[in-house]
Amino acid sequence: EFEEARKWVVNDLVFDKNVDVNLFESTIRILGGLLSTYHLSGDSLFLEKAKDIGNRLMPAFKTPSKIPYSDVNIGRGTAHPPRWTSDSTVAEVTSIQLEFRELSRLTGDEKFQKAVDEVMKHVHTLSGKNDGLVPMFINTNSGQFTHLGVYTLGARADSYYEYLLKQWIQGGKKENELLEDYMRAIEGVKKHLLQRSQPKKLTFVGELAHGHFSAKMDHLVCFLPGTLALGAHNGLTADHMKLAEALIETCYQMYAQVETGLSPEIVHFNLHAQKGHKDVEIKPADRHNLLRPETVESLFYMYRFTGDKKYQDWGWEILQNFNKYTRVPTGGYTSINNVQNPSNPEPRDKMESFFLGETLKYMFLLFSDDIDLINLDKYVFNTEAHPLPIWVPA
Ligand code: DMJ
Repeated sequence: EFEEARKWVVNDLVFDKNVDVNLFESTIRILGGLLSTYHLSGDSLFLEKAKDIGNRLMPAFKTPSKIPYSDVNIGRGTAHPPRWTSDSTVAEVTSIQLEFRELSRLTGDEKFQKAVDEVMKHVHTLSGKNDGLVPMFINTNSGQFTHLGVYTLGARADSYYEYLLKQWIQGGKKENELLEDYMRAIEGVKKHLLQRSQPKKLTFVGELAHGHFSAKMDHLVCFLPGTLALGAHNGLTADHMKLAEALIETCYQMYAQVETGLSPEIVHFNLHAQKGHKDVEIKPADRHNLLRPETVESLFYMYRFTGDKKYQDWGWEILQNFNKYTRVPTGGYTSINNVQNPSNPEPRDKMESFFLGETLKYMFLLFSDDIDLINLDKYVFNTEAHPLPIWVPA
């Protein structure tokens, strides 16, 4: 299968195309995937392709503030923000660093690393944060945060926090500003976003909008227990591990308390006990499941670091439910519209690439006891589950 895929890369993976792509998605999926494949196979073909796409994405950084635009035309070498705004998403501009830094290290060409390091340095000094928590948008002209006052660990901010820790690990734990920003942010989460639900007293991460707390949590936030556990494994405070243990239980309950045993895209937690109510409430617009990886990803980290078999059991349960409700008899899996209806979950006929790239890969790793199957002291996973080497392994 690998040889077949390699042939496709040789013959059909051509980037000289007049097409607009999203900088972040192309970096984490295509550039990250190629770099990772280069490391795992040693085949220079993949590095050549990585260089090609890396160069084609660089025009995104030609902005007045050097905060990249969201979209690049990889054939024409032009870049622009989305049609309706000159803002970029904070998570997007701060979650391309692992890949571009690695590309510089491998090619000896500093320009990739310089461009992404500059973004991090700029964001480090920026005002508008709330105890280390960042807003969701940043303007490509002024370089300032916009839509101030809204803080989430979910969509549009999530992987900012993940990449602070992972860049610090990638670079051999020397870049103190990254660690400072990460530690401050986790304190910010504890101070502003953590609450406990009723009746099970599950610890969850909500959102803050102009001083008002909302008990809303995206499934995307479930990357956090895994990231906290990874930090604790790398010598950060044991408190982070305690929080990881509480949060992964919550993420599991986001599956277990639902009729199909699959999590919706977004849940709201009950803050007050009411007879007959569970912790997790689901709004009609939020009851789809896109085969997302975050909970399984965190289960993998938790199992690797604790050896507690309950994490494997929870992952196995989730896999059975993916098989039951999302598997397509003629091949593949699909997103579904309604996790609350076991008799008709409403298949969408769409399988996101992260189901293969992340969800199944993390399942595979979760069910293995071999710590050398991607040793976490030698590799760091990018946010699309592509392992990249740690520059100075422990
Ligand atoms: C993936 O593309 C990445 O994990 C990203 O950081 C968040 N969204 C999807 C998976 O849910």
